[in-house]
Amino acid sequence: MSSTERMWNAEFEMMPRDQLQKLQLQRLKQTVERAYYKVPFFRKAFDQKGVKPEDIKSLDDVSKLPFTIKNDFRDNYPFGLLAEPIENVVRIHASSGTTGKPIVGAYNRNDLDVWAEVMARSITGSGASAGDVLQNAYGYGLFTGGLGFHLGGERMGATVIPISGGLSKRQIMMMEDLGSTTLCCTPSYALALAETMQEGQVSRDRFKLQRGIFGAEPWSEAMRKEIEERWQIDAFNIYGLTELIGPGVSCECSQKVGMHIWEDHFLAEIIDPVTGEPLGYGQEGELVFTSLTKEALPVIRYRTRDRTVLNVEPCACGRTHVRMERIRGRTDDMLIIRGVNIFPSQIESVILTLPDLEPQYFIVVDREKSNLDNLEVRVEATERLWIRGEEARQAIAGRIRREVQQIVGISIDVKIVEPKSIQRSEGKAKRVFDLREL
Ligand code: DLL
Repeated sequence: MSSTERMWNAEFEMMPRDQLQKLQLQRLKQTVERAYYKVPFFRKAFDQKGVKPEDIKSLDDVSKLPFTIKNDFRDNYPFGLLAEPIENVVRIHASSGTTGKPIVGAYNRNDLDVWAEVMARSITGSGASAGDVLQNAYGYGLFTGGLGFHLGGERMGATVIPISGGLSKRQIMMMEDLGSTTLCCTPSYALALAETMQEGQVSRDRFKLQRGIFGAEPWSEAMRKEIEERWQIDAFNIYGLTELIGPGVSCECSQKVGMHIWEDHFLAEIIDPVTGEPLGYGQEGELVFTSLTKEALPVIRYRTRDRTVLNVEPCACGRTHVRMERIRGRTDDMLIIRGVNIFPSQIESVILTLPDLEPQYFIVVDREKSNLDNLEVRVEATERLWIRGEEARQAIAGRIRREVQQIVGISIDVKIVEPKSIQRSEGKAKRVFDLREL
């Protein structure tokens, strides 16, 4: 362990792998029993595969279990996957589903405790400790970012500023006045805030900021460099998802070479996204998680659709937990716009229910000068709408904007284009043009 490495729970974070795997197996068996006996959905899925809880005798046996996918959450919305009566649930979070209903995460008291633990480890891994001031600019609300960081920050004794996202000038003022040392937000918002600082001609010397913990959307090494240079801080990557717990599934340490997955709580696998077969360490594939300690909502082999590589080589920081590389992409078409998950199908469903529009559209995603993501939908008008003129087109564009905002909660731009101007697809339609250089 490097002498400066901070850890929240060294006993677990540095647990020898054989011991860690024993603990994982014991917890896996408990989770599988819980899922099988308490959640009819899982029982049915297990029965269909002809697998019983007693068949889990080793960690490798996890591959005998059925997968869970995002739509299983939707189909069992809101509480069908709960392994406990709703009275035991003390917190609900949610994120976008593929269409219509959101994905619900539910926590009992123990689950919140686990979340606080993994978040405290994650934040500590970046070098922060009890004396630090955390400016938490992740969104508060149903999104897991705000309250997840809040919980972990308080657990480790940091001073948490629950400022939430937005109002950039105020963020900069508070950062200076309250002496924030640690910025928590999406990487794109970190860049937007840097620009606000520069535009306000506020000198960097007036800030105590030392580090940032950024995640909830894909970003690159180039972006890390940009953030680190503009802010003169260390930037760390953190990963997580609502279905599993929220942020804190994995996080980088001082070495910044991959995110340690907190394996005593989450069992990770990499699979071939096409065949579903398990792949080994070092091979790129889809990340799959089984929760090991969650009680209210245990998750069995959840297919994240995130592509990455796992690395089990020992890390110079001393932690024994496997590291995942940056997310390299997704196996589905989910977009993350300003930290919010959006599926093109959600936008499509709005377009298809409105009159006077052709089912021809595409989505352009770009990152503006201000470093914030921008999503524009271009939709083809029918002849009828086109001849009714600009005002009628504006009205329908406004409706699309409002309805999409209602469903996904973010503002988008809409442009109504001339009939027949969108190229017809001859195979798979390419509906999304992501111009961000991630
Ligand atoms: O984004 C949880 C979170 C909050 C993570 C704050 C980190 C910080 P969801 O809204 O359910 O949860 O979105 C989960 O976001 O499957 C990935 O595709 C993507 N994602 C999250 N973190 C990263 C990251 C939160 N560091 C989905 N790099 C995941 C790339 C990320 N993608």
